[in-house]
Amino acid sequence: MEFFSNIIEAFSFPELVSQDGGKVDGLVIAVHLLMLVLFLGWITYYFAALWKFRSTRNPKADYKGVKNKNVTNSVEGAVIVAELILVVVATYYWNFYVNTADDYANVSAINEGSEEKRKKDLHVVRVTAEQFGWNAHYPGLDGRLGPQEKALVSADNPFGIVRDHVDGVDDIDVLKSDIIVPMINNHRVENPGETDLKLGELLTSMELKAAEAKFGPGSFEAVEDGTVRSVTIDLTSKDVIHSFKVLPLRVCQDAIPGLNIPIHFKPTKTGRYLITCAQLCGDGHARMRGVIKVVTEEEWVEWQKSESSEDSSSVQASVSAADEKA
Ligand SMILES: [Cu+2]
Repeated sequence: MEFFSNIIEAFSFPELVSQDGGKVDGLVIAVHLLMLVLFLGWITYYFAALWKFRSTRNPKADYKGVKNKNVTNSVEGAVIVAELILVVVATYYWNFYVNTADDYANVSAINEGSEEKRKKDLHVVRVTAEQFGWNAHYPGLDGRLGPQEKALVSADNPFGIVRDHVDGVDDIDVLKSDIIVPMINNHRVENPGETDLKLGELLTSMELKAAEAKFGPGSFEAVEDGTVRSVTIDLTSKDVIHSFKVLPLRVCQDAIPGLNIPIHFKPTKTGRYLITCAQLCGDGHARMRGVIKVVTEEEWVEWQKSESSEDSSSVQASVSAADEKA
């Protein structure tokens, strides 16, 4: 029995710790079911053809074959229809369904957006891949990533962050160590009472506590919404193409030098999860592992506070020294 349970385990999905990751699993199942239908169709056709054109029934081969073009025409027609659906429908929905700035913390939207927008979309981490590790650049408590300047890149400042810019002053950079992201549960305001909260407004745990402290307990009603705030990883690479893959989060995206690609997910469980590089990137590719650490909102804010106040160059020095030893 253990043998069978091991087989079932080997074929089942890895642990899921992201709110929308189930949709990815659903897609994987749907593709496999489609493949099963195709397989059964073609295997039936194959055996029917073997039976129908067997040599005892057809002692002499038919060298002329099929003369009309019905089959090729219908295949070409199907290809044209499929391509039209892909280009017109899929592109349309990708643009309006996936790329909605409300759904993820769009870096440029934060930098150009209103104060309200900035407040809601703070959870961005810029991840820079390099041979062979993962580096993180956090916006700090102001939630805004400082600008980067090529001329400033040095051993002390590997991302060339403009430290004397108002957004860059509290930025945190951590080289080749755990990438930390927050799990932030939403609380929906059901009854704002006499407070200045809005009906249906989503509060984080800390915002809820702050509101309770401000207005007094029982002055409004808020319930656990069951949804989680989106975390954005703004992904790029320093040298060659890498790929950021975290199975429990159901996330996999190429990191391409010169491009910033935002990916977003909603972590539902704290813990440490393995990052692997899913793109052959050089002789150290196999050991290009990292860790993404999902922490609670309180731990996230505490961590940012302690890192922002610390001298960031000493953090880097200790991290890179530890890296050299390893
Ligand atoms: Cu790599």
